[in-house]
Amino acid sequence: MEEKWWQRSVVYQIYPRSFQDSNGDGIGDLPGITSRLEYIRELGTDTIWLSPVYRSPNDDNGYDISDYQDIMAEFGTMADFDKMLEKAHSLGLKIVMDLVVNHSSDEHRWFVESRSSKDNPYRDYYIWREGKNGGAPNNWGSCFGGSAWQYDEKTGMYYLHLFSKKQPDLNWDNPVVRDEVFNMMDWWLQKGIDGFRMDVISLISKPDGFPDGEVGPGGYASFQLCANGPHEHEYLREMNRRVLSKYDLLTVGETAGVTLEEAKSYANLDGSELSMVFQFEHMDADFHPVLGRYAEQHKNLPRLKEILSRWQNGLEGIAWNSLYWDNHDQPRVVSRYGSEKPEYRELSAKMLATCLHMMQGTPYVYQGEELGMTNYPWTSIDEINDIESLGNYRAFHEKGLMTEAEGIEMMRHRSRDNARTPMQWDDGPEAGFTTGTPWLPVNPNHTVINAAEQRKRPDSVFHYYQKLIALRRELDVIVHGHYELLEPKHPDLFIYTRTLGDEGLLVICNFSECEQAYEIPAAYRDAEILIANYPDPAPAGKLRPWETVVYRRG
Ligand code: TEU
Ligand code: CA
Repeated sequence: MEEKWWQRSVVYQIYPRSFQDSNGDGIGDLPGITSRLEYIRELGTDTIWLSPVYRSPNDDNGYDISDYQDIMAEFGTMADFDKMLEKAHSLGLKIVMDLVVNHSSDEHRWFVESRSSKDNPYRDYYIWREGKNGGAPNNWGSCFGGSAWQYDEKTGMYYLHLFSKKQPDLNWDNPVVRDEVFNMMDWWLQKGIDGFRMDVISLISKPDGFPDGEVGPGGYASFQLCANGPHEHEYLREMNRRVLSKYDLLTVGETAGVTLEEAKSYANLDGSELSMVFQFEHMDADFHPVLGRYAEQHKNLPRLKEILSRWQNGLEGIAWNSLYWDNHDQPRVVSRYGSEKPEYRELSAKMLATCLHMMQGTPYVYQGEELGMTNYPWTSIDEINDIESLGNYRAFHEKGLMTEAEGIEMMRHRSRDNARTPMQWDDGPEAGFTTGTPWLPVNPNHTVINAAEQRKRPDSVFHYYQKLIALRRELDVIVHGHYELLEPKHPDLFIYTRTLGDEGLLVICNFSECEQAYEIPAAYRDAEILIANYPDPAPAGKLRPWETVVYRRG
């Protein structure tokens, strides 16, 4: 099969609200992004995934869309978008938009009509059900805590919202909804965008009969029981046939609850559905058995290795992997799996980057990850903006499962706001993000961790990412090589090989701040060092704290 452009791409994710403010209102915007496109090009990434910029009341910071074909007022105008798109293309950067069509905002005109009466033509654009036994139609819970059903006085019925109550789920079983979505997608593609990241696209086909599910610690059944529903692939194949197949796109499904088997359909190399998917198994590897993501778990490297290796080997030759540690929903990987200690932070950031970027699949770099940005030192629940963190904290706190102190500790490790503090451009006021008051506080460590300083320093995390990205462009063994995990049981070492014909890579990653003993396999003893995070070669038989080395033979 001939190589697709996105199989050698490295994607840069922008969360517009926190990337660059251009008018001093403390909120990132489109002109701000346009002013930073050269930086993204300099890093070497060739595609941008733009989190939503559509009109929105910002109940979930843009993932609640009230007009799919207009721009959010705080971010600018459609003219600003067109300028950004044109400049991006002139720099050789592609733009992939965030498509949020499992749900809309409750302020979308479709929903305003739908909720107005039972016989309104838009009624069946959404999912309405009669209550049961004086309560909700079933025991499904929202991702943000509480029930997934909201009672609506006007017509005395409940509507489904797997996320916030201001994000009513669209009814994908209604062919008119699919027509509306496909027409809107085509409108954006006609403007020249280069693909879509599809928000919770695995949830669009709800289970037949809307059965109750197993109740979790929050008192409801997980929204993920809607994943991979009965018509999921039928709808995606229809989308592909009617829209996607007419263009040369990167499409990535954010597929909560996806399994390896399901991914073979979603991301099939035959081009029948999407280019690739974001899976979450590796993101759940450190979850607490009761509180899930909402408690700090201990690192379990063998489990993380098993998951990532299963996806590397399971999709080989059948479907395409995405590769990510960070995004706008995840805590910063340096704080999660690396070290914030000054002497180790950059070493661990480079090690984590190497571990991911030497794998098979398309890597995603989230804004600030290329600098080794870290979580924020929250001190109070009141500082938190994220609707998901707050909703789940309140649900657990009310059930006596989490004290306020535990809540703050949880926020420090887990809140999505850790990824949403402003991009750290320089060591000046507000890290150069805004001349005003930022909507979320800038991490005080921007005086040490910022783009301006790292662009000038050859051994910075920024320049290390540049090298990794350039290697992917250059070496077929990184793009297409066979993956094999070594030392599966080792608690601190993540070691694997990639082989393609006579060429091979040995990727060694020490996920600890301890010195580790490790003997290089004979096949790589005389191999050259392709990239490493220490300036000098590793001492024979040893690995230093957070050390990573990639050996290349053939
Ligand atoms: O996230 C959907 C999703 O799967 C969430 O459960 C996500 O994994 C969780 O936030 C991680 O803690 C998408 C968007 O990425 C997220 O920002 C939105 O809040 C959500 O959908 C609703 O649109
Ligand atoms: Ca602004």
